[in-house]
Amino acid sequence: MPRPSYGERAKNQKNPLAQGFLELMERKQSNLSVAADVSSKAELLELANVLGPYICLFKTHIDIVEDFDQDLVDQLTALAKKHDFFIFEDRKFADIGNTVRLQYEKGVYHIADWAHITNAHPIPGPGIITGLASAGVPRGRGLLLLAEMSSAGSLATGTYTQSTIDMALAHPEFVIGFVASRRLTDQADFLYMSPGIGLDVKGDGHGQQYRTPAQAIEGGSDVVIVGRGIYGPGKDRVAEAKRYREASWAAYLTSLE
Ligand code: UP6
Repeated sequence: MPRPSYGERAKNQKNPLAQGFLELMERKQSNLSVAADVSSKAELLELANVLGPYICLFKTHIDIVEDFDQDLVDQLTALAKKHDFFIFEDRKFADIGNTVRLQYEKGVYHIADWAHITNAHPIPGPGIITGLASAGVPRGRGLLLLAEMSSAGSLATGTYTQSTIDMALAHPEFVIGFVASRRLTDQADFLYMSPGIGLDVKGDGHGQQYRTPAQAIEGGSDVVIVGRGIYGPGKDRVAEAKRYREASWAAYLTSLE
């Protein structure tokens, strides 16, 4: 059965952040996210500026940047506006609600002030959602739950994944979707974002497992997340970003037929 387009889904979305993101994907004709796993401010900003035109979402691990400062956040925010992408801080929160609220809002990074989207492991139970929501909802942010992981031997399977769906369904004001390898439920229109994507290799020697963009989109994924496949050693990152964007968008167009 053909799937509705991102634009059609945007019209029926009740969560404003998810709605804005689906509109952005449609407008920009991109369902590609780059996982910017680099450790300097200059490299991070360079990736955002050079790859910005091709992506819908810039995924950060802000705690690997060695020279983080507020100017990095200001410049990244300006690049997000200039190139029309959202920012996803891949923080993978995993503590009790009160602690994650503090980690999200305070400390060095003040993630809630600049990341449109962040994510959390469901392992502590629903309190992790309400804790994060207390800082995120007033700022218009969105949360993804890690329902599955791309790494070999992941424990996020079966009833764990099913319970994650139930937690998400109970918090539509904040949970916009999942990090997962595939579509998990038709009970609500969630966004599905899939890491572990590569066109050339199958793994990284540390448990990562790669599938192609087409495999992810065919399984019902919405956003394809690519890191080293774009900027790994010897890669032409702009050429690779174009290649992954084209492969991911073509797979999406096929899913509409
Ligand atoms: N990531 C995964 N798998 C998951 C969840 N998150 O790989 O299940 C994240 C990693 C990394 C990116 O933290 O930032 O996605 C994948 O990068 P890669 O394409 O270079 O392997």
